[in-house]
Amino acid sequence: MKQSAVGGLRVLACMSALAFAGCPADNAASGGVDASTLPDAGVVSCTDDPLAEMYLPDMQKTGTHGVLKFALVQSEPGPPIKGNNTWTMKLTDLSGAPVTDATFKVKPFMPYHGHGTSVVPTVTPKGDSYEIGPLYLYMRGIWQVTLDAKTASKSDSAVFSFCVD
Ligand SMILES: [Cu+2]
Repeated sequence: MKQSAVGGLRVLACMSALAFAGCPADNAASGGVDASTLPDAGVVSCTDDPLAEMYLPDMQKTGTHGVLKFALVQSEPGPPIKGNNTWTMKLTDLSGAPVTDATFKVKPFMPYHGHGTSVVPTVTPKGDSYEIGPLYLYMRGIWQVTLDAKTASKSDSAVFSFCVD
């Protein structure tokens, strides 16, 4: 009884933007709460945020080290939603040849909130692409997904940033 009253107050506090700093950093860590029941923490729509990239299937970018190209072939669902997402990625070298022997580190992060997620996505090679999931983007706002790819001879990384609304 007492417990639930406290929980209710906490949710109310988290819905106020001013109190946001006091909200739990990672709701996923504190008991696997369903994303649809989480408070939106006073987040205003981020669609016009300068960090928000427009999602398009097969969006491509060269890694920050300039040695590998990253293609987000598809996000399922697409554009990425609040909740679980699965990404299909293709990796090529600069000549366009598929790179199929990479290992990945994948890190979803909310830059304005300073937190990631406790759910570690699995990367599964599928022919000339990789399936990455679940990407558990559990809160509305800007998410930056950093992909660090490493092969025997090359390493590179790319960041895809989306407004999850
Ligand atoms: Cu957040």
